[in-house]
Amino acid sequence: MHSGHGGAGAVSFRRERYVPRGGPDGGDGGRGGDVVVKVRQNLKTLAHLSGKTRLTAENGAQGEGRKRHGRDGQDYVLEVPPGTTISDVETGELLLDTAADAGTADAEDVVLLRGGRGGKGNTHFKSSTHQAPRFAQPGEPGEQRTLHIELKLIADVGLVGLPNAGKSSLLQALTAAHPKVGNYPFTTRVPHLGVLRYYDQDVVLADIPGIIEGAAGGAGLGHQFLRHISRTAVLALLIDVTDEDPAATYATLLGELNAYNGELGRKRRIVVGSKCDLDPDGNLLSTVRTACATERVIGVSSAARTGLDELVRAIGELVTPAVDQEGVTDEF
Ligand SMILES: Nc1nc2c(ncn2[C@@H]2O[C@H](COP(=O)(O)OP(=O)(O)OP(=O)(O)O)[C@@H](O)[C@H]2O)c(=O)[nH]1
Ligand SMILES: [Mg+2]
Repeated sequence: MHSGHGGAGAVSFRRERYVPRGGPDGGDGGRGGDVVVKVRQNLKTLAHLSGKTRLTAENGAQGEGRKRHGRDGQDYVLEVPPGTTISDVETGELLLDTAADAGTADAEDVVLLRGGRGGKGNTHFKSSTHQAPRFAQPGEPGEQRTLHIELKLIADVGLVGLPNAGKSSLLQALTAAHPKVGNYPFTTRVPHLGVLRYYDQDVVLADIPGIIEGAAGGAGLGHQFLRHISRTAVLALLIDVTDEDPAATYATLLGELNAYNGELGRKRRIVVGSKCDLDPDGNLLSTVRTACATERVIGVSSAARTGLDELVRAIGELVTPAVDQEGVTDEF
């Protein structure tokens, strides 16, 4: 990463008819562009930077005759999502640490690397003893650094359900993520993240290990993974439609969330009836709806890929309630 070099000052003398020995008139060089970081709340990933290895601001232009200033170099604007840290690879110095939960306002811009100052033109070096200076100042070099840019990914949506409910399969069906899917409990041992697109927003989904009764108290894989969804905005509670007692499952899930932390129990949420391909008549899904009568329930099948569009829309609305959907409805 490189900020712009300052442009050199000019060595120039007035040359006009009837002014045989014009004084110096070399203008100053332009300022080199800065490298500026802008934190964008609507960015969720660093995908737009992938493959870009050299990020360079523009150099300042040289000064010119007739005291004309060189043009200033353009800044390079590095846009990053909240939760990004930037450090210097050589020194390890932490240059920027944007809060992951800084609210909704875009933070102040930060100048990461300053552009070099432009050199002074020869007009500045005229004195009583030096009427015709034949030198000017070179531009100041820009700064160069190799940076490590890292994002602490924070999920928007947490997938919560009993072991084997189909959470990882759903993440795979909705996003490009490839978590392991298995016909046994606790296939997932560490959280996985996937990103889906909703209008111009990236929505990050977190797939976590299954919850069992007592999870908040440390049962199963312990409650360490509940921590990973404590900062999500929305929860999707998965209930397998073939579950023999969906009411008990719903009570268990809510109970564990509340026991872990009251905030988890109060998050915006949606209930997902999973594996609907095993319920062609919809009777089982009706039972799930009855079991959690106060919730919005959406039936899906990751295997048959049904109900996924409706689920994406519901999740998107919960995550970004303010998105103006008029005029972009043809994206679906
Ligand atoms: N028929 C059918 N089976 C599914 C569907 N989704 C998942 N399964 C099956 O259910 C089993 C569990 O799926 P996973 O996606 O691993 O479930 P999980 O909730 O991530 O499980 P844990 O990580 O162990 O908590 C696997 O055998 C899947 O093939 C579906 O839509 N239809
Ligand atoms: Mg899983």
